[in-house]
Amino acid sequence: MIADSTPICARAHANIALIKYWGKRDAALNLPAVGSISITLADLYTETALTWHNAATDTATLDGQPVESKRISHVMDLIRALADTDQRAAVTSTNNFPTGAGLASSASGFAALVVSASAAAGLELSTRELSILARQGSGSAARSIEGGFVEMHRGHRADGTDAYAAPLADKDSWPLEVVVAITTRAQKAVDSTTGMTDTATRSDFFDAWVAGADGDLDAAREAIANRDFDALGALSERSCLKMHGLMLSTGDGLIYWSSATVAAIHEVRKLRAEGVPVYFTIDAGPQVKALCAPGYGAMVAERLGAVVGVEAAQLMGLGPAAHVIA
Ligand code: 2P0
Repeated sequence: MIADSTPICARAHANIALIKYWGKRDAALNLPAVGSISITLADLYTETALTWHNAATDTATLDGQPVESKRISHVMDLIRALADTDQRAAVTSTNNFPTGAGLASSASGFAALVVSASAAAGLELSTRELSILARQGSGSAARSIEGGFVEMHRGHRADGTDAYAAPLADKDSWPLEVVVAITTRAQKAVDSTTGMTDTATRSDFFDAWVAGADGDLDAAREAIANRDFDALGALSERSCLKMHGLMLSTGDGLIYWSSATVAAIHEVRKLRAEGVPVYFTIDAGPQVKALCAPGYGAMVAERLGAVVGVEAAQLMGLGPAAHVIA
């Protein structure tokens, strides 16, 4: 039994993939079919407070509402095994942004959970170990353990010990700006896990997607090393469009975009034609994220905020690694 039940609170920031993760090589261990490269965001985060309690089960709330989650219990079981305890936990989380709407809430959520739970259990884990734990809650969460520019390795081992995220570049070494254009705050109809599983089993294009991933990762890594904004932006847009092409090509056609998503895409391309260094990316939802060279975010936010159907355009920089805050 862990005697000390003082709450431990951690904050983890959401991330957006520039080179996308979509598809799994092992569902049980949640191993990705492809690697990915992301940036961690400054202004979107989850805070999670965890205390041990004497109840028979783990309990969790998100933004004040109770949540039932097998994934939370699964991650807690992994941490209990490492800490050699069977004590259950009370988990209290808040997101400072809409949940389940394509803004990577599972990424920041599971990263905050493993950082708070491992600290509360007295475990001193490396960021690689934390990343491997977070991955088993949500694949994208592995990346939110780190700040700045991050690469998630797909790994090749069956046990998943080589499927973890590692930093590529510090957030301050290349202060890119991101505009998040919110087109709806509603939860998406098809969650990412279901969407990925459908795509892998039902799209004719899935093998081509997997075959192209390593080349995209190599090129993006080089663009980051060279601080080549246009190269990184073009690769990001292309990876996003390839992923959405894959989604569209499933049996039923998985369409995450709304009309405002398409309007925002065209506005980004119009801005670029006017000479503004900006590229878009879109995750499993209708929100558009615009990647801007340093100094251009404010004007991109103004233009995207004026697009019909865009509810808000929020400008932010790159964010730090997940960390304990109290
Ligand atoms: C990504 N997405 O690379 C991609 C792009 C969404 C689109 O990772 O099944 O919630 O929990 O591993 O992490 C969202 O997927 O999926 C995601 P699981 P997750 O950011």
